[in-house]
Order: sequence, then structure tokens, then C-alpha cells
Amino acid sequence: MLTFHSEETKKRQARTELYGGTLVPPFECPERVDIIIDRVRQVGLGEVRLPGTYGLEPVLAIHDARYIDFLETAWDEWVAAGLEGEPIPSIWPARRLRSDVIPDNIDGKIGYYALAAETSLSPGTFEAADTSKDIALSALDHVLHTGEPAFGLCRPPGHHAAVDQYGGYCFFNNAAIAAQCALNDGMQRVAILDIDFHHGNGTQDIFYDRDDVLFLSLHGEPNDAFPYYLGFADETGQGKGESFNVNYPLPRHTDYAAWSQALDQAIARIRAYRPELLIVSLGVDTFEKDPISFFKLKSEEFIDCGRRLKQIGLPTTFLMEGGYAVEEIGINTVNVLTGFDG
Ligand code: SP5
Ligand code: ZN
Repeated sequence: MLTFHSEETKKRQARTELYGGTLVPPFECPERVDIIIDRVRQVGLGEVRLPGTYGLEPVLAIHDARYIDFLETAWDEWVAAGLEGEPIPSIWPARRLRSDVIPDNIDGKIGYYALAAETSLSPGTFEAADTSKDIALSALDHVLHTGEPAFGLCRPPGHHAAVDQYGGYCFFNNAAIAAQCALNDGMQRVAILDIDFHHGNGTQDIFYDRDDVLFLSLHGEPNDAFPYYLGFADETGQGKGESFNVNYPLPRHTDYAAWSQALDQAIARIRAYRPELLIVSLGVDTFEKDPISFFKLKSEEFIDCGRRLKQIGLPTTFLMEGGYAVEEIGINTVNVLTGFDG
């Protein structure tokens, strides 16, 4: 299987993450891609290619134009305001405040566009997110042109990013951008299967009222896991999108036996939908040693996951999302891909 990768993704190098009331080095760090690419080469997964450049038009098909502008200029505005740390939101348009006004003040704007406080902005974040989207679209292009699978080693990840919000380490929703491009290319039905430990709130929200994208997510139950306020089983879509959103929230300590049962249910739902393309939001933070998650998947079990995905028999684009057990992230990610390649 082909891998798309770029060193440009390392332009996002934030210093801080608000975690447990202290600022720690971010879990979503540039070393993640080094370790994955080393493993791709070590096992001979296939050729590693640089992405093409697709510009901002495919981003504008998903995200709000002012949100994109904000991400491009936020760091400079922060510095121009004389602020010294990294941009972290300190107030939001929470309940009982107005959410229809966008302040001019950078502090106010950050709260407007952020959905969580753990994702500090930093210089180079916009450039990295732009490249991450190029990686996703390059992987998609390869799948569309050859029918062969491809792996987009996206960083930063995308599935928490909504139309006009960043957070959960995500800025542009790579999977949503890719799905929309496939539809614009003439496809009728695309399935996005999100197997990251966290619920893909951004992707769900973007396609919630549509029937041309089936979104399915296996994740830690929102009562107990980030992003807390979305991802419950009763969220099934609305309007035309009714029944085209499927959540599989799973409890603390879920092991592969239970997880793969939910995966099989998701696979059955995908088959019934008869999509022309499968996009896998591939997070490996389901791993037993992940530092911020609570499932119990073992390294060798990711191979079986890849095998099951292959059984669906669809053209498949894998896009990297989370995974923070950095030492094992290469093994776990590439295990899914080698399991798929068979
Ligand atoms: C793409 C992705 O995986 N984003 C995840 C963002 C999660 N950020 C918030 C993590 C908060 C974790 N709190 C865990 C407490 C563990 N003791
Ligand atoms: Zn995650």
C-alpha cells in the first residue's frame, strides 16, 4: 500500500497542552509521524510519496471562510497583542452568552473558534494543517485513480474539527474534505468509519443532515471520554441524514473481543449502504497503553482489525487521526495496514 507523507507536517510544534491543570508537552507531537514512517519502511509496506498541493478550495467546501482566515492569522494577531504564551482559550460563547457575535479581540476570537482548551495554537499550525489536508487528498486521488488502497499519514489529525471550530488537536477535517472531494468527483455514496478512540464529533456534525455520507464511529462513551458532549448512540442523523449516522459508544476497559463486535456491526451497516468508497479515520489510541485513553487493544489485534476492513471489499483510504503511545504508534498503525494488505 502507498503512503503519503511530508516533513511539512512538523511545522506544527506547539509547546503546551493544558492537561490536568498543568501545561505539559503536547501528546500530539511531531515524533509520531517519524515513528510511523520508520515502521512503514521497516516492514516494506510500500512506496512513500510526497503529497500534491490542492490549495484552499477543498477546505472551503467544508469549513467556514472566516474560520480559515482566523487559523491563518491567529498566531500573528496574538503576538501583535503582546501576549507571550501560546494561544489557549479562556472564555467561550457558552450557554447564556451570545454565540452570534465574533469579537475583534484575539482573546475573544480564540474562544469563538475553539471547542476545547487543550489545543494550543502555535506558529506553523496553519501550514501543517494545510499540508495534512494535501496528504489526505493525495491518498484519496490515488485510491480514486487506481482502486488500490492508500494511507495518508495526516498530521495534525482532523476528526474533531467542525465547520468553524478547532480542538482535540484538529484544525481541518481531513476525512470530511476527502469525502466531499470524492462526491464532487462523481461518487454518490461515501462511508467514513472512524476507529479513533475518541468520537469524531466534527465529521458527524458536518454530515449530520446528509445521506450521501454514512458516518460510523467506535469510541469511548461520551459520559466518560472526550469530547463528552457528542457521540451518544441516539445521535442517528436528522432530516435526509436520518439513519446515516451511527455511533458505537463503548465503556472503559473495552477489549478487542468487545470492540471487534462493534466493528463487525459497523461493517454490516457499511455493506448495507453500498458505498463506492471507504474512508477510515485511523486512530490507534484504542491501544492498551495509550496515555490518554481507556480501551485495551493489543498491538497484534490491530492486524486483525485491518483484515476485517479488507473483507468489506471497497476502495479504501486510510487517514491518520490519533494515537499517543508514541513508542508503539508505528507498530500499531502499520499493523492495521499490513492486516489490510494481507
Ligand atoms: C485526534 C485525537 O485523538 N484527539 C484527542 C484529543 C483529546 N484531548 C483531550 C484529552 C483529555 C484526556 N483526559 C484524560 C484523563 C486521563 N487520566
Ligand atoms: Zn483520538
